[in-house]
Amino acid sequence: MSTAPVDRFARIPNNVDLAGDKKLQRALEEWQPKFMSWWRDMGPSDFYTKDVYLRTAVSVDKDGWAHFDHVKLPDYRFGIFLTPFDDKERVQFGDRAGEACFQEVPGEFRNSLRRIVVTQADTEPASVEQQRLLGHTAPSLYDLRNLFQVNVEEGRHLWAMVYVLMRHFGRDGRDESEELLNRRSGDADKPRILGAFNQPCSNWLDFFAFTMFTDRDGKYQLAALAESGFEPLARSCRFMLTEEAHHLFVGETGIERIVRRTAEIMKEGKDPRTEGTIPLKMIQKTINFWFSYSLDLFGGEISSNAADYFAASLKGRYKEADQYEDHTILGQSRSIPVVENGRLIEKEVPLRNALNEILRDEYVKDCERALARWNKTIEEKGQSERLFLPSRRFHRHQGEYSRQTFDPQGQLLIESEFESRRSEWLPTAEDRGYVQSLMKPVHEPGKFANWIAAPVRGINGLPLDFEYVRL
Ligand code: BYC
Repeated sequence: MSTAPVDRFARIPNNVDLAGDKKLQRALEEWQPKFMSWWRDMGPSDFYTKDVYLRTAVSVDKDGWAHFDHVKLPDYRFGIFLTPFDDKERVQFGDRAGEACFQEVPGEFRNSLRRIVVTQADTEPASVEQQRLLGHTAPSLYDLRNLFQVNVEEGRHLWAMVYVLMRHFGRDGRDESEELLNRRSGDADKPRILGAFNQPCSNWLDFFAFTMFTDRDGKYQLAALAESGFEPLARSCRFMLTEEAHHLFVGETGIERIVRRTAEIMKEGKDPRTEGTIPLKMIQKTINFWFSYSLDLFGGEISSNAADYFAASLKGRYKEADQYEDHTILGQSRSIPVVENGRLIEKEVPLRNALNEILRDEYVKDCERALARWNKTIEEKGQSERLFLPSRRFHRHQGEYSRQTFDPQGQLLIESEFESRRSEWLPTAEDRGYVQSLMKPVHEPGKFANWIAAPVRGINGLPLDFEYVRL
């Protein structure tokens, strides 16, 4: 295995031998105060003096990646950690399959690779900005701690990508790193790059849906990059994936707990709305909103960018090495429904151009698994309503289906009809107002807001009434 030892006490903790590359070290140390200033301005608002029970990565091995302790948010140690790699690792897919992995950016792919890394990097600070105010309305100390855990790790993921930019893209990489701190989620003049990261995430139902659906795009994008032939990117993404699992857990179990509480109230024969819980219909609309924006994050159904990335061995399929035998996928095709002359028809496209859709297939399968779990909870409470994923064509802003409107079952609709039914399918101002009215902070250890059930267990084997945040 080739990795530098962990330098835990350096100004920037790392396992990439920063001390051995003075120029890079200087560039990152110059960026560090700018990052900290962004973190103070745009990171979690107001809890800076409080001790939070956080997991910090102090190395990449089994014991070190999850070190738990009470830490104040400004004192969290943002480090640069790459998963060790076998020196003999080979390119898994694309036109260079079988060759040795590359350590430096091949000149002809410099622009595409920079674009991938910047796009990935941009999502990390964006999500922190979107979640900035949620601490004020956390339904429990357990949830408050989970929010901060997600936030610090997204911050660390930004570090991971900035390392790749500064180490491998010289001046351009340094400029891009500055820009990453200058864009702002939802800003009219300097928005974040991808649509979902400019949507407001203003209540905890949104937060759980975001970590369930939008973070899950992260899992699939990172997994596709974790097998990149460009080894430094692959190693960074592998380690990020380890941390990502907790974010998905927070989202999936968060919605499950809301569903559980609502179904309990329904079982008692009461109206969730008058009982201060969240009706399943509102949960469904929130699923429709975040699922559709998250589907957009996979890019167009038919994409020459995706074909180019694959050919260049930069970005593969999900579990490319384990799931597939043919890693060149030349001479194959896939059929994709597209709209032509006002009708949906199937179009055959070369498989390499359909790779965004193939990654989206894996994502949708994973989301369906979570939906089945939530529906089981509803069923266990004896209720007949069910939650579902809308069609991939519903409410899209990118790709083939962004030019038409569709209902949640995927049927083409004229735009005026979609607009007249929008409030049935997507959260209205009134829905958001109602959910917001429930968002009152609960700060007593072991207590949970009325609209959400308690989780099954605490963090790191600790009891639910542990003081996860010392307020
Ligand atoms: N919004 O060929 P196309 C995460 C642009 S989440 C706005 O269809 P391509 C996380 C696209 O940039 C994971 N614009 O798509 C989650 C292109 O623009 P240009 C983030 C969009 O390039 C929660 C044009 O449309 N990682 O980690 O094949 C919390 C046509 O593009 C959108 C990555 O995204 C959109 N949704 O694929 C924290 C991985 N979609 O070039 C973190 C890196 C597309 O014409 N990114 N466009 O100006 C990529 O691999 C690809 O860029 C994309 C798009 C998958 C995003």
